[in-house]
Amino acid sequence: MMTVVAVAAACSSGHSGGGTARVVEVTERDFTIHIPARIPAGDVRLVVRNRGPEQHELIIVRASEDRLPLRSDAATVDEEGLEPQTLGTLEPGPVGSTRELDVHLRPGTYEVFCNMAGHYLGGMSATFTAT
Ligand SMILES: [Cu+2]
Repeated sequence: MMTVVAVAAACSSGHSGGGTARVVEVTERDFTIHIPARIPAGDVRLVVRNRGPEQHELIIVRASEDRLPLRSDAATVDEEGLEPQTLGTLEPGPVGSTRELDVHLRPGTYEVFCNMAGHYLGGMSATFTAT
């Protein structure tokens, strides 16, 4: 979480005059992720609330045509294999917490998911389109 804040601060000072990022509200709970289906392309700040009852991660990737690849444990997504298309990651956050993740969205389709064991398969993923 501290890393994300530091990156956000460095980013905003490094792009002075670029305007403020659009805030998009994301809600996580067992086992769903709510995110708007359409988000304007550009600089976006995802404000992620964890409504529990467990900790949840949030990983954002450019969507592929298929389901995301699973690790051999068959309980989690192969994050390493997705690195080339990964925009950002929030590590597991406590119940009730609100965290922020700044990303730059080019037009296209994206997928967000939680990679706690079993959560992705349990339904913790969602896709949206940046336009
Ligand atoms: Cu989760």
